[in-house]
Amino acid sequence: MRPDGNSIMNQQVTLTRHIIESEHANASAELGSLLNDVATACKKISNLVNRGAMAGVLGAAGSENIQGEDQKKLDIISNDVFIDCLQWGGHLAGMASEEMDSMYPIPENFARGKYLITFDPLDGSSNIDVNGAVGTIFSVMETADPNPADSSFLQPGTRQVCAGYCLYSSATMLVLTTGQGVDGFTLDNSVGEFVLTHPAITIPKTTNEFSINAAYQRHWFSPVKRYVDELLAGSTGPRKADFNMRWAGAMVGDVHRILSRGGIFMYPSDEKLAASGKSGKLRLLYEASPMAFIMEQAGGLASTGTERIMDIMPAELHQRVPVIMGSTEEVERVVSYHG
Ligand code: P6P
Repeated sequence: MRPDGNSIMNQQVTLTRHIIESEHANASAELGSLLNDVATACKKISNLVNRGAMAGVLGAAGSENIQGEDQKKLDIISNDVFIDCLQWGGHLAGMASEEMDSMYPIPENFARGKYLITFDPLDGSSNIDVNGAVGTIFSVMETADPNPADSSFLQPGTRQVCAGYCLYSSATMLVLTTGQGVDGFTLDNSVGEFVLTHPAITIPKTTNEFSINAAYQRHWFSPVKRYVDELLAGSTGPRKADFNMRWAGAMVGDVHRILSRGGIFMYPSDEKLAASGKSGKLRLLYEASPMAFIMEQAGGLASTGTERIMDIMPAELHQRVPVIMGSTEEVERVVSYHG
């Protein structure tokens, strides 16, 4: 054993140790314990996603969620895994999810705590049947109400105490912030622990890579249309540089790539969404807001095009918002075009 208390074998900093020892120590011991329960849920979902067809969990569930989207079996299973892993810990007063019409109160037979969690249990689940990247997104806030209702969750993103995602891809990675920067942990399947592999993630201020579903180009409003046209014009256009495009079909996959090497992710409002009364596709409380917290903590920006996502006061649980987030210089440009 070395004088610093580390054995030669113990080179790995686990999620639990990191929360206790690092700047996340600002997080209360209670939040640390809740995060360990979240990590357990993510390990279980990772195992189901990785076993896929062998576990008999692929395919449609034959039901629709409140979003009007066909649910996959794994959407529902992942939602149940999250509830089963978190409801008994005594840290939560309630849970809200993309897959549940309204909030889930912690049952009377379990102790309640001061936190609320919103989550998308399996973001990008349409990728599941084609073995594409999928993920879990979560956001933690506080409540003084021991008997919370949907309205208790309607807090601006600035009130989040923690946000994170778990990406189930070539590796399973948990990325989180408690307001003290962003850290990434990779699941070491040999011991079943999330290990600190990407401390203090910071996003490059500039980029030559953008993410948007170009199939909707004919519906875009002019600021986004102008911005993308300039990127596509490349070195012969006003940007005088060539750009690359990536679209993972799962926000977690695109956001993680952008955090890792820069980029801008856009799911803007458009004429088709507006015609159906929607201000965007992505949901504020369990997609846009947690990802905005992470982006800002990593040195990026997150806007609707006209306002900071973290400042939005939600009007209802499944509210949708336009999303433009990533490398500062590019987000600022798109916002200026909305000006
Ligand atoms: P489209 C997944 O359904 C999701 O909510 C995000 O994860 C993803 O970025 C987006 O929708 C994909 O939407 O319209 O390209 O299928």
